[in-house]
Amino acid sequence: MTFVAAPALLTTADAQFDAQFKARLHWSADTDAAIEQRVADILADVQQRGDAAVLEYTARFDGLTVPNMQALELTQAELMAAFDSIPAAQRTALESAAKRVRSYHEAQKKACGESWSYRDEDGTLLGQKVTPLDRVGIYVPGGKAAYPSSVLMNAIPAHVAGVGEIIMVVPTPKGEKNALVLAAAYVAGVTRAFTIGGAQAVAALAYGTQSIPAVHKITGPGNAYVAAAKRRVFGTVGIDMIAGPSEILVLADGSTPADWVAMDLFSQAEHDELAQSILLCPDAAYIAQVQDSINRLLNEMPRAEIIAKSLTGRGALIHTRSMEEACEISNRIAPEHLEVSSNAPHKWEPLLKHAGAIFLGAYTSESLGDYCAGPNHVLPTSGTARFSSPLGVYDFQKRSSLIEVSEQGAQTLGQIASVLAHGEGLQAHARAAEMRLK
Ligand code: HSO
Ligand code: ZN
Repeated sequence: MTFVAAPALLTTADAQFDAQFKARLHWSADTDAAIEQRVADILADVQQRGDAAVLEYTARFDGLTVPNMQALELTQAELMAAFDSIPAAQRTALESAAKRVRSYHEAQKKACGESWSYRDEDGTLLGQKVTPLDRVGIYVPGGKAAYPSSVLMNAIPAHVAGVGEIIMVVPTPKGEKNALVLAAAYVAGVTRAFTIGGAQAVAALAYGTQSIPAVHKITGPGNAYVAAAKRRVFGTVGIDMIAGPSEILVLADGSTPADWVAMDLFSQAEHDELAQSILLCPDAAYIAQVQDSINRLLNEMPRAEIIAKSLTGRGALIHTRSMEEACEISNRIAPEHLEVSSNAPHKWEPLLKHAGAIFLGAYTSESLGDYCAGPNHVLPTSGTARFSSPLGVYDFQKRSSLIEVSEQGAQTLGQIASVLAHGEGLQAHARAAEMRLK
């Protein structure tokens, strides 16, 4: 079987470009009413019946029948045994990746995750106290999208933030466990782990059951059922984001070997038929070279079929008038991953505003970021990089304002508050302020 990958060839100079751009690059976040209804039923059932409901759904959806919830909990000894069971090269790679991800998030915490305060001229103390969440849930998909790297990317920032308990859930269809996922949970310092998944796992984490403690926030990617469940429990608990299919946009000036760029486009396309890979480049001859590389390399790939479908269905090679215009279009797309494949990446970086992660220069393949560079690989997709950020330490912390008004401050503030309180017709507010006036 040979596959053909035919991404759309677009040119910004073409009068049709805007229409083509909308047709191909627009992402709709529509929800499926049938899924919504089923998920609502599962959530209500788990909220009411707890463990019994979770056990039933796990038997029905994962083909895993056990007598009680204890049988679905992975002990620390099992996580450690999984770590010991994997090849030494994988153990070392997991630990090296974890170390780098930890260092990065420690730096992030120092830069933007510490408490602060100041005193104003009246001696009043004002500040912000940063505290970690007490308990969080991490959803790890099972089956074809079981990524140990995602265990690290979710659990490590939580750990660095100082979260007290990290509860992981991971479906194990028919009871088949992924040793590398369990090993990653061990390396990342997960507190407890359960082999449950789907909307029932999200419900168990959000509401708590007899055996599973309720958490305060749920992070991690999942299928349409998990996404719908996360949307619905938001408010009862916090959630990180609703992740869509992976995306990569390569902005190329033609200086990187075309094969490298083709493989980087494949790297996100191989995740999912709905993944999106885009090349923006002002050099038409180079675009043709990348298409040649795609044609030559595609059928060497074990996941050629997925890559071909993704590139043909959602991919695009876009010829721009200039690098500047390529940067503008990249900002319009706001991709999850943005590679600046140029020998002058710092010339273009200041022009780039909207992207989940920006990879600078020919040596920075996006795949290094997926596993081990250090920054988080849980990133905003579907254009949400216009208003949201990578998963980080800050997602596992919250802030409380601190106010300590001095005797002097009570005089200044009391007069202002009294006037405004009377203006709002709230007498108790006004008097509370006035009683402290001398
Ligand atoms: N690129 C994915 C993360 C991942 N890649 C995990 C490989 N393993 C996020 O968009
Ligand atoms: Zn990836």
